Amino acid sequence: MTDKPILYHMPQTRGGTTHWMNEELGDVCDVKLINLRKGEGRTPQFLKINPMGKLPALQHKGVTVTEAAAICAYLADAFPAKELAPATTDARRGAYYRWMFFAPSCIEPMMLDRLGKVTRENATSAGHGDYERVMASIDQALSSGPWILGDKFSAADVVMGSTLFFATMFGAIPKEGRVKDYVERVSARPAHQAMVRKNADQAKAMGL
Ligand SMILES: N[C@@H](CCC(=O)N[C@@H](CS)C(=O)NCC(=O)O)C(=O)O
Repeated sequence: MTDKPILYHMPQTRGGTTHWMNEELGDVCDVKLINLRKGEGRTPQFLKINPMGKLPALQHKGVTVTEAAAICAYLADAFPAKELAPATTDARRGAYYRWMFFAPSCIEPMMLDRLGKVTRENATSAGHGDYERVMASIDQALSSGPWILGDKFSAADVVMGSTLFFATMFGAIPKEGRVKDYVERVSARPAHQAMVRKNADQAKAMGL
């Protein structure tokens, strides 16, 4: 029995976020490929791991973690030597949580609204508000730079960076100003580039 986390992943999915996190940590996970196109996310075995039938998912020491941001936060704490999460006693922990949660709970639903041309009557009750509010918040998050916590790169950058990378790639938000600089900065990281290379090889091997 190994203590290595198992990361269930497929290239060209949100698994890329956690795969990048794994590379930032020095490739600490066993990456297990699941081919969603072949229905491998809907098998009884996989549905026991994640009843959502979705990737990514992680298993470690008998615990299952799903949700890309939660997996990144979990791995940062599980491998503290890499210092990708501020200590719980560090004042920056607040900002770390804030932007780590903001990406999936505000940027992503806003992005899906934009791409699906969904208009909401009431931005007050929609947890993610609206495009203008989310963009103003992103601008604030990126204002201190170069990273979300200032000088210190963290798992919050993996989550925010990945979300903004996809949001700009799909055209949900414009690639300009601070967003453009930030997306270029995260894409230049060796771990991000290693993830892109490995994902391309995995995609080829899976016939995607
Ligand atoms: N809230 C999840 C979303 C995961 C998700 O939607 N993954 C997609 C791939 S990008 C998936 O596995 N889809 C397969 C399905 O829904 O059957 C997260 O942030 O990790």
